[in-house]
Amino acid sequence: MGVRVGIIMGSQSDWPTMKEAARILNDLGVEFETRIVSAHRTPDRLWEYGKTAVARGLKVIIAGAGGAAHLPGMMASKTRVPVIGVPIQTRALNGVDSLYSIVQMPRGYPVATMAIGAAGAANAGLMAAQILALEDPGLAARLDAWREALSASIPEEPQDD
Ligand code: RP5
Repeated sequence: MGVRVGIIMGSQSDWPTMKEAARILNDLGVEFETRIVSAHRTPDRLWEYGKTAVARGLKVIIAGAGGAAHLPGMMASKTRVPVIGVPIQTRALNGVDSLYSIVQMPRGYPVATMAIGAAGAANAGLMAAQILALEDPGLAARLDAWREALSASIPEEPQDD
């Protein structure tokens, strides 16, 4: 089916977190690409990526950034491809800076903002897959199985370590 999801991030240092989104998409058999695209350090790259996203067939963009996390919002301003934002956990402010930078978009340019850190990145992968599954019965079935397996893995009673 070709690449349908773009996973972009502001820095190499975001990759350990954003890998969680990649892992989910791999598990579900969704093709994706990964790119470092920084709102501040490579603004021309951001512009080009957003400008060509629709024509290249991308259906969802997952964008992770930390601190003054402008990447998801700027990408949302440049393309109508839905953008899922992942606030990276930062050392200075624990990711609250990233969260606030991503979530408070002005009316008209939404970013679907996930939780801070690894759980948010994994959920971004799942959210992207769920969007694609609306038009892809095979992926829908794989997602249903994934969710069943997660439920089945939760014990009914707490265990001692
Ligand atoms: C942001 O600045 C990146 O998304 C990253 O989370 C943060 C720090 O980047 P590095 O200084 O580690 O490259 O643009």
